[in-house]
Amino acid sequence: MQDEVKTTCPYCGVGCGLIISPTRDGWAVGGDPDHPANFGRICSKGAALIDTIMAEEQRDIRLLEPEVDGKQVAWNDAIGETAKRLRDTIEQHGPKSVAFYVSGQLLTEDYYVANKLIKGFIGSPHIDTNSRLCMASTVVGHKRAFGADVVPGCYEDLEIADLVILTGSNLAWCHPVLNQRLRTAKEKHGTKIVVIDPRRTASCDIADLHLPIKPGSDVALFNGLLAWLDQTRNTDLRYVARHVTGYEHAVAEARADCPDIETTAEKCGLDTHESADELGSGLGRLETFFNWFAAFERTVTVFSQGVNQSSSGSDKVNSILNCHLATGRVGKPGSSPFSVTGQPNAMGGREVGGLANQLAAHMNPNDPVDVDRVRRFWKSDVLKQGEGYKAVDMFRAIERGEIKAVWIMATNPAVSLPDADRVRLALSRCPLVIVSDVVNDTDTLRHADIKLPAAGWAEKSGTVTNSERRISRQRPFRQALGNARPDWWIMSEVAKAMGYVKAFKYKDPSDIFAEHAALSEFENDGTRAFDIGAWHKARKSVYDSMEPFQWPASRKSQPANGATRLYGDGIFSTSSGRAKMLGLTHSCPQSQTSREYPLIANSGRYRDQWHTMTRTGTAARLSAHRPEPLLEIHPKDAALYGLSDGGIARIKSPHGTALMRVAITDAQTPGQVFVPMHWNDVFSAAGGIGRLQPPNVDPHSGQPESKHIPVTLEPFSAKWQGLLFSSTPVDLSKLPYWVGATGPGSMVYEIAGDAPILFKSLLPIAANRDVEQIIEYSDANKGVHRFARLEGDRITGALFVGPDRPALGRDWVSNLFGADAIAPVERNALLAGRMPDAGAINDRLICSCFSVGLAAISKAISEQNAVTATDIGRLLQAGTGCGSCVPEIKEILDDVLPRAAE
Ligand SMILES: Nc1nc2c(c(=O)[nH]1)N[C@H]1C(S)=C(S)[C@@H](COP(=O)(O)OP(=O)(O)OC[C@H]3O[C@@H](n4cnc5c(=O)[nH]c(N)nc54)[C@H](O)[C@@H]3O)O[C@H]1N2
Ligand SMILES: Nc1nc2c(c(=O)[nH]1)N[C@H]1C(S)=C(S)[C@@H](COP(=O)(O)OP(=O)(O)OC[C@H]3O[C@@H](n4cnc5c(=O)[nH]c(N)nc54)[C@H](O)[C@@H]3O)O[C@H]1N2
Ligand code: SF4
Ligand SMILES: [Mo]
Repeated sequence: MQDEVKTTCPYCGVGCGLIISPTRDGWAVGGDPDHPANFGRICSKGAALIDTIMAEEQRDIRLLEPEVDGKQVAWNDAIGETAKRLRDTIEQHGPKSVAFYVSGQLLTEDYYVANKLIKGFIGSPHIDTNSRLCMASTVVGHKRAFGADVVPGCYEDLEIADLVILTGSNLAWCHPVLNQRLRTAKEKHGTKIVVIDPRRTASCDIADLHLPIKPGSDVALFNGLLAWLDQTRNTDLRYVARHVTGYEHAVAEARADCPDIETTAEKCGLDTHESADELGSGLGRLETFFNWFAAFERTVTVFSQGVNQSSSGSDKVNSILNCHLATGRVGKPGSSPFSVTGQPNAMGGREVGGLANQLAAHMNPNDPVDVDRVRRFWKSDVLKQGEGYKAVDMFRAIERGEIKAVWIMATNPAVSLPDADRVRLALSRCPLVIVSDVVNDTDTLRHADIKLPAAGWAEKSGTVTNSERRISRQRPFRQALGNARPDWWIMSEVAKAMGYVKAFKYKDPSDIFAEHAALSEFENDGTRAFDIGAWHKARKSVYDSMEPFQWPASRKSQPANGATRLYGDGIFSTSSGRAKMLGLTHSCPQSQTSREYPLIANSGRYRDQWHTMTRTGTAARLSAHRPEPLLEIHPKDAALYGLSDGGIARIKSPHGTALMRVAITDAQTPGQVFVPMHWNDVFSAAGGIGRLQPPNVDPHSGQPESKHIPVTLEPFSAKWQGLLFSSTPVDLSKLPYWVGATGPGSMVYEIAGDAPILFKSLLPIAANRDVEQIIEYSDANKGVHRFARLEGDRITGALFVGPDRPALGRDWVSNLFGADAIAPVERNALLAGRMPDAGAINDRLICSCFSVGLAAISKAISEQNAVTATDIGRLLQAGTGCGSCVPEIKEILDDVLPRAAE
């Protein structure tokens, strides 16, 4: 049997170290106790990794062979054809007619090759990445304040801090292992936690204070804080005098914007907030927040997409950095601003220079000296000075025919970019669309002329950099499925076929990493913070045994122990060595509500789904948490728009429409709804939110305003609703509403329609018609129909339809599909539309680590006297794995306990 493999999780930017151990029928995954990001912890997504890679083996979901114009071809032909079409495009229309759109999910080695090929050899500046939608505002903020794109702090700071502020970050769901570390620290020494978020999120569970600010008002909040800190003499003027420029100006602007707490509260919408907890009114809360910020030297401000994805995203970032600089709290133990990265290699992409306004290794495409240096290093004669198009503009250039060939890798822009229908239009007009992906069906792949099968996480070798600048190895443990190949290999082969033979002669990712390290130290006199020169000669064996390390790791330092924190000495990367505070003014979001579109849709993430679901959507235990996209809405708004809980809503913007299930909750503030970013055309009829989003961007960073989409709502009047179970995927494109999810034994589809149809026709065709038998029950008067399709004794399809949503346990029915034969009692139960054990009806998975559902938790509360989440953990293990379901367990306790006491 294979040995254990140490690797890194392919999901979020926490970058957890994992140990993969072979088992008799596959692998087991666990946290690596020695990895400094997680010390053995993992979350629900990490824990389900083996489910997703096994699904790739068992189901037809992987892209296994290259395809050109819809026909499978051998790699040789695919590479030859890709190279030829790219070369033809360049010959006819010039190098700038070619663009790459890449991703923070590529490994550093892939990313390096992409950047080198397009900028240094094709000679086009047009490479951008999905990090434009993610980290671009932070990059601008860091550069403006520190002189370089550097995250000064590290994870340990969250544990040392006395005050942790989470702003625009739902850490509990999006960086669950950091949330676990924070939770444990709080339990040990009572860390104060503040959540700044327009809605009440799962992260509020361990918060002492929640500030539900008006969406987009962060600059006002931090301006108010800065003005108040200055006025109350709570800034560190000695630090400022030595290490900061722009203090007076920044404070003057902040004071002009938000002179006092009252004005700040008003601008942040906190003055009118109806809060009913012990912390009192919005104003009182704001005062508490200001006082805490002043009182706790060791303060970490964690920020993420609620800050970045805004038309004032860059200014939001600098307004936070201003407050940290004014108090001298940068890069010190337990004291730092902290941008947590989203994708596993969001940081690595910034290091290689994958953004249109970066060059390579933290060099500037507008600086002739930098350009000349990279040109000489790459021995390139076509590298040009200047920036390329940022993502939104790149797709506009494709739409108008200026860019004629685009190579999309490891991202799904037809879903994730704003104004997604226009992105699709651009792709459909583009003469050459090349897509490298691991799966065989995505909304973007549907537009591809050339499809290139990329090796997936379990199969790839390389490095990633996490939020705390820590570089870790991703190591393969399975042969690539089919003919899939690593992205660096695909690009290098195409490059060679285009004639750039010498520059892309890599035998192994270690060659690429060594070159990347050599470039990072090339003529680097210490002015470029990113220096991993210690690795400039790393051969394969050294590379293979790499232990996680933080950069910088220059040749002078030891390879294994880069810098834990940066800028703690107050010396920054600017030419003067001083950091800069900026004068900022709050501005309203660019995407304005109107009479026609009066509500703000805020879009974000679910705990158990990853982006466009291509991988997490294949695991039953991840799909169980939220099998459908929900429109979360305050009861007042639901009443206003005639929506009922569990009904379906049509969400409309000037750009497009979506249909989602309504979930009424007071976690939302009236006037705002929350929707997930995950669903798309592969998993639903109309569950995508990208179609509705206006293409408004931050003027400095070009980052889209994904958290602020003006919409209106109306009920979708379903004449009938249903649940369809099938052992194979079903084409439901004729239905106005369907959402597909992976169940434990089958696909499970929620369906609904506004016109009668022949229900039986929805059942998929049997694989073996000779042994097919359909059993059915119909009550036409009531509009109730139930069908089960059997092949022999096995069930392969089932459909339940009624005027309302059929109330029966999805998991129960789906599990029947795994059995060799269904029992008569189950057959009867199917026709009755009721599970044999009525108690388990409508069960909902709460804890995905230990597969514990709502029913079991409710039972433990009512029958076993569980009164706390710890009791539930003791009795059922629920909540004791990754811990991210603890907030929900508490909600269930709140809900069930009073009833249990009756
Ligand atoms: N489960 C899961 N985890 C993930 C991902 C995933 O797809 N699924 N993706 C990863 C990636 S790439 C990223 S970038 C991160 C994102 O991680 P996060 O940024 O934490 O996640 P989001 O849900 O996008 O948004 C965070 C919060 O911003 C709030 N917000 C909206 N508008 C404002 C505002 O104006 N001000 C403030 N202060 N807050 C606001 C939203 O209500 C939301 O709760 O997650 C990473 N981790
Ligand atoms: N409305 C709204 N839109 C958003 C956001 C939001 O909060 N709201 N968030 C934005 C953010 S922060 C992000 S990061 C983006 C994410 O958006 P995307 O990057 O578009 O989403 P993913 O589903 O992660 O797409 C990754 C694709 O790469 C494939 N893939 C996985 N591994 C590999 C590999 O090794 N090689 C190759 N070639 N392919 C691979 C996957 O199958 C998948 O198709 O969405 C952005 N869009
Ligand atoms: S927190 Fe979860 S998703 Fe993020 S890296 Fe760790 S295991 Fe993976
Ligand atoms: Mo992201």
